Formats: sequence, C-alpha cells, structure tokens
Amino acid sequence: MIDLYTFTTPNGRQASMMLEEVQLPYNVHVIDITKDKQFTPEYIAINPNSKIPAIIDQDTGTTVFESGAILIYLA
Ligand SMILES: N[C@@H](CCC(=O)N[C@@H](CS)C(=O)NCC(=O)O)C(=O)O
Repeated sequence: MIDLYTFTTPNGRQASMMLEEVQLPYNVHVIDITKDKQFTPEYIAINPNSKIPAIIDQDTGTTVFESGAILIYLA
C-alpha cells in the first residue's frame, strides 16, 4: 500500500496519475499548501524540502519525494 501526500497542483497530479496507471492501491493524504500544511513537523519528517508530492511505500518502508523520483520508483 502506498501513502500519497499531495495537493491539487500539476506536480501533485503527476504522482496521482502514475498511481492510477500502475493500478497500485493507495491512500491519499491532502497537504493543503494554501494553509502551509507542508511546513508541519509531521510533514517535514516525510519530506524535509516541505514540498508535495511525497509517497511512503508501506510494504518496504521507503519514502520518496520529488515528482520525477516518485514516477521512476512507481514504474
Ligand atoms: N521539484 C519538486 C517540486 C515540488 C513543488 O514545487 N511542489 C509545490 C506544489 S506544485 C509545493 O509543494 N509548493 C509548496 C511550497 O513551495 O511551499 C517536484 O517535482 O516534486
């Protein structure tokens, strides 16, 4: 299972589109960047760059951020 941390922006949608294409099950966690939710300590622990998107692969414990890296990981 993949946890996707994202918001409705082009970079965020890249990860969503790829998850749909590869048909992996995933949970969406909305990080509202209009309310600075990317700067919470909980989210900085996932992505120290405070940017969406990010994913956590719960099967391997792997965290990936940067949309291009997420696309490659999911492929
Ligand atoms: N190079 C990064 C860029 C990510 C990025 O800029 N995300 C924006 C939304 S599209 C963001 O999180 N902005 C919040 C901020 O800059 O505080 C990627 O491709 O993932």
